[in-house]
Amino acid sequence: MNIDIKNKKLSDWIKEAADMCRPDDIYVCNGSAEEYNLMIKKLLDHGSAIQLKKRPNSYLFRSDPGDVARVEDHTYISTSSKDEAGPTNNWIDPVQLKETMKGLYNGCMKGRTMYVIPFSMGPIGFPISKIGVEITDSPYVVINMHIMTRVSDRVLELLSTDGDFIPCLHSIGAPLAEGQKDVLWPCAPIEKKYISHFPEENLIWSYGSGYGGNALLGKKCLALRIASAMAKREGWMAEHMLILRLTSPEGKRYHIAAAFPSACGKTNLAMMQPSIPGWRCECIGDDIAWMKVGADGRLYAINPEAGLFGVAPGTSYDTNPMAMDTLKENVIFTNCALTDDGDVWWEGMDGDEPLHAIDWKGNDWTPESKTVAAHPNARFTAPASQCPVICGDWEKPEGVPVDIFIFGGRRSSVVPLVHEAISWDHGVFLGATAASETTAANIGAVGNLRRDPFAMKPFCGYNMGDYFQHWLDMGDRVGDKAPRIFYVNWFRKSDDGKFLWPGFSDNSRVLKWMCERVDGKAVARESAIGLLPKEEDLDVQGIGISGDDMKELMKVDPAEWKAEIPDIEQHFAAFGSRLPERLKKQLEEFKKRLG
Ligand code: SAT
Ligand code: MN
Repeated sequence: MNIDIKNKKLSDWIKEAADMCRPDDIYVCNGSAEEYNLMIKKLLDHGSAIQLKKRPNSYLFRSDPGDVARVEDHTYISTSSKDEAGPTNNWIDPVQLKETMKGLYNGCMKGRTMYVIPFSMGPIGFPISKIGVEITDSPYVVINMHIMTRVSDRVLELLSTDGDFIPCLHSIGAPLAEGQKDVLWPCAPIEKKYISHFPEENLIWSYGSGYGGNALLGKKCLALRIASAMAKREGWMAEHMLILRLTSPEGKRYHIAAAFPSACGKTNLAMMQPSIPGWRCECIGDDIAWMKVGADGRLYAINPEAGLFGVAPGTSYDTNPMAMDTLKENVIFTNCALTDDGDVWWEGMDGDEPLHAIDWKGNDWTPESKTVAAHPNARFTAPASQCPVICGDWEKPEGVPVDIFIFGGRRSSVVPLVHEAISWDHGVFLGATAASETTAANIGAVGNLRRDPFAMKPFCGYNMGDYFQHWLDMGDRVGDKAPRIFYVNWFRKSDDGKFLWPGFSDNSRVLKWMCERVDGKAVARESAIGLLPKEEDLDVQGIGISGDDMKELMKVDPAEWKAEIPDIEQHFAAFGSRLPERLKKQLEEFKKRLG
């Protein structure tokens, strides 16, 4: 081991992990540029990193074809009773799960180096931040953690001899026998993948996958699943939300936090450039928000991450120019295609398709190929600080005061472009019943409608019924200082299957209406599902959307909504006595309004 660890809990844990996993050696990370370069050299020598000629300090990786996304079916919230994990989580008894996983961890790092990564979620050394230490046998994980979190020897200094941290144990689950040649993306087969959380002891054990959300344990595992459980106990919030600042032509600032499921456009909205003159948007975060009640009684949000782990396909100068400009250098690409001139490419990128490329599986690809060149869940890992519209306050430990919450998802029908909650409780009802078509961000079917409450179905570290109650309690605490709640759907389609709304920079028109609602400038009209903009209040000038399409986009068909009720009832019934009474009441009132 390269350094002496002073923290007793950490040195004991490293010893315990090493005794179990039996790596060839141990290396404690410090987060420096030299260390990053050392890892890159190792990955280049190994053959798994491909240096990109066209982008300085940028590399492409191709994963195993079976290790391309999160594995929700193999993700566990292991609490002492199944009821604590609730109906939306997979559960295995902690004693049994640890037994199974110890069996897998036994000798799993043979032939490899064990890296110890001290990191902070949130700016280092502030009360809102949390310290984690990830143990991993993957240098690819080390470089990604360098970008996505704050890896530093200052974290070890802060831990001192007795400071506390969240232990995050990770192995790709691919030990090497003496003389065995390594593969390019080592990982375990699907049936041996376990992404396990023990929220009662703030502990994470991940085995068998090298992919983003399964392996970069600061992100979904710590900053959402473990943090949500801590937040419930401690009276704050950990949410699957982007954070942005919108500034009006008059210079008034609005902070918006929006929860959409994975691969539903959080990164695009977070750095959207308004198409309405005079309005400005700055990005604070694109995936996770931690929120606390400030001294003035308002909710303040920080982005605990340091990087962006975004979906590449579909990203272009057309859809997200600020992301494109973020990706010019110092980027890790995973499962994108490689062009002949040494750049990455993906479906939906600007310009012509390349005449020839190497696809994400390493095979020749041409426009005639029947398969995609980049995997639909191909990703970029980039420092958030490189985003041209990163907000000057993005690392402010006090956070920014939230004015507006947005929920939503992908719905090709039924749900209008925007509606507003009638009250906080109604807003919680909208969040609790949010539904979206599934995406490639998880291994499994794509396009199936499922309830994804608050976009937290895969990320809530405790019983979701209690999580609903936590939202109600937080609303009670902030009272009339609570953010206003809206629900959006950018994805409604016409009968002939075309998107009705242009989206992207034109989403600013919807955000502008929300700001006008906050300021009491726009009067809404009532409907059974909530408050809708008056036709003339939604500024759609110059975008060429027809009156008929606009009507279709804003249509609220009571019959279609009535048809949703049995599914909502079934969704709610799963929570049994944990479903808050106030949400039952909301459902009854909704039914009454539908008539
Ligand atoms: O792979 S991640 O879980 O980090 C991204 C996502 O699915 O939201
Ligand atoms: Mn996400």
